[in-house]
Amino acid sequence: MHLTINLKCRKLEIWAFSLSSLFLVCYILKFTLALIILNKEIETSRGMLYPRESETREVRTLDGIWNFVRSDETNPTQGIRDGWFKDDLSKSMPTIPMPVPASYNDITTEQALRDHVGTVWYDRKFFVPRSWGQDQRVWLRFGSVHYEAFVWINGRSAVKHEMGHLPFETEVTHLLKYGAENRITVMCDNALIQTTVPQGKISEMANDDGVTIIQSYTFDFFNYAGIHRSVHLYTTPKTFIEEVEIKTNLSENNTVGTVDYSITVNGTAANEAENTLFARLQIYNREGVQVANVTSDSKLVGSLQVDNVKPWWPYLMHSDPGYLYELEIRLYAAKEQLLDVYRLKVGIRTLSWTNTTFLINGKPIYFRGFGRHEDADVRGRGLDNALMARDFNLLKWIGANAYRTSHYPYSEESMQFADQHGIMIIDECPSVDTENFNQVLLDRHKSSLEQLVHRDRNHPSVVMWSIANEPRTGQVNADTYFQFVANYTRSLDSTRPITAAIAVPSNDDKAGRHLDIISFNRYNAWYSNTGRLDMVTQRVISEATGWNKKYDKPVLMSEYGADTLEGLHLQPAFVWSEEFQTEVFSRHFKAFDALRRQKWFIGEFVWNFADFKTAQTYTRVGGNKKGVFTRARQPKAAAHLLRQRYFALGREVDQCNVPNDLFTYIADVGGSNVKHDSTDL
Ligand code: GCB
Repeated sequence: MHLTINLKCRKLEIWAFSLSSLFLVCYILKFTLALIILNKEIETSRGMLYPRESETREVRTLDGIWNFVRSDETNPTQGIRDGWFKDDLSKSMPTIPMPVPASYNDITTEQALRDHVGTVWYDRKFFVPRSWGQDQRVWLRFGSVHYEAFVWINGRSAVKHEMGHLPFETEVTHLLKYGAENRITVMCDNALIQTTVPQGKISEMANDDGVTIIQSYTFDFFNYAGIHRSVHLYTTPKTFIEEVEIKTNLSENNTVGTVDYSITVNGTAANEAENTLFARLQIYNREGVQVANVTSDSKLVGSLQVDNVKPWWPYLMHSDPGYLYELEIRLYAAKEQLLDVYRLKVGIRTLSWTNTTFLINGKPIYFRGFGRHEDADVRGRGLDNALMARDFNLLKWIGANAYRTSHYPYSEESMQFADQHGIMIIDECPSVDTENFNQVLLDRHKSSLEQLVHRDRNHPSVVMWSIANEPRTGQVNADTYFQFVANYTRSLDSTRPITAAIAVPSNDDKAGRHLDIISFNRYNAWYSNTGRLDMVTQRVISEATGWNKKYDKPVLMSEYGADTLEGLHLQPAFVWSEEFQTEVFSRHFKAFDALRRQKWFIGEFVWNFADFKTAQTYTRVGGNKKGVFTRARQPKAAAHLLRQRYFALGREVDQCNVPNDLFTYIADVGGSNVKHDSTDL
């Protein structure tokens, strides 16, 4: 019943927003006032620790091949009405096998599934051991389902979640059959409307067979959908560690580290006899030697001190980057009764920023990185460990120290990789091209940030929150809207600066004053003055300077680049050729070097790390080709140039060593112009 109402609401929303533009105009006029009156705190997420095994916890995955049904686009609620979740899906409709995790779009050869709009269904059976039914609790956790998920266990409603790319979980202890077979059913809805994050539009159009439903959106990446990340079942004791929040600090000379912790417990013992609970926390170094320990009082809040600390440093900023300690938390009830054990990795570092500089452990950061996508052939946005490992190897090969999770939160597994490898993350929520600001949208936008900060706040690799990509910040209401979004994010985490990747001209922008760091996207010689390599350098310098003049804050360039068809060579450089991408980069490097002398310019991010799939349009040949790597993760010509630059910067700014194979031997003629050895940088 609840689900049916919800679905109807979605449809009503769709209709409401396509009703009339007059309505919209009136709505926008009243918007600022309404925001001020209505702006309220949103419901916050709970729990969400990454599932880990321990002495007191078991974890199993439900990944694998599920059964799958695509609903009729014109009848998206049929499965709910007909109760497809009450029995095996195959009893209601013919099913096909579908891998989890993966996007469903590119798995079959059917255009109807690739471009499907609306609901799809998954189900599978799984066994729950008898032992899980005794004296413990069982939780069901999804890493991400895009965009909206409705879940049933054995035909009974378990959880509903809206927002792609973010985890959700629920207790299923009471829904499971122990020592027996169980069924999980998931309905996933990919429809994007004006109040989803990101926004989209649904409309009806005549086609040769009558009428069809069209999903449109203004961003270019393909709206992949499905169960994108792992599905876990895990157990906890009855009273367990539900949340852990960590904040780290360093003494002035970086020799002593502090780890402030705050633990939240869920369970009856916590409610009934709060004062009897306490925790023992221990920190172990990489060699497994204990370097700090403390016993908490019943508030479960406190601090540990690590002497001779090894701070967490970004890749190439230190000879031992990504140093992680292990924090072990043991929760006890009175009389030393061990209740729960949870372990998590901790990197000890500080962040600070001024109106010119962003510092990690007291050292200024110069970012050299990428905008990326979670995107691959066949599996779409589905988690793929092989691809993730390859991507981190490429990042390190090319000498990057950072990337932005454009344009949505990336997998928790990749965040753990970034911690380990010392890659800094600008962590972006799923708000892209945000416009038509309204209260429902604001609430969902804030919710996406709440879920993101909650999920990622303990990762040392996360150094900045990005609250939007290319929002329409020239619109009148953008000022109030982003004031609320930025302040809300700050209230969730004041230890990291806030940015947004902005593409409107600095003169028009109304949101930058609410940010700590200004990021701007611009495609000189591509979208503006196409092909004009002589119109890049000065324009980049003057735009960056304009942003700094207007807001007096650090500035970075978060996107620049050119579509490049691998293997297309044209001399002199011509759009789409490898030569052109190389030249576009080089003209930007010149601008960046001039800007670096200004001190407030703090980083350069190429768009994009790799080629990726887009919706069909005449501006894209098989997808967005601005990758420095192909979609199969092989370097284009410009990758080699970028590698030389990133390592040159690393050497100049962070005194890093450069790899021996950075330059190919040319000639033993000496002279400063011939670069034939890495030391000639
Ligand atoms: C942008 C967007 C990014 C696009 C890129 C492009 O400004 O932020 O999502 O993919 O341009 O290549 O058009």
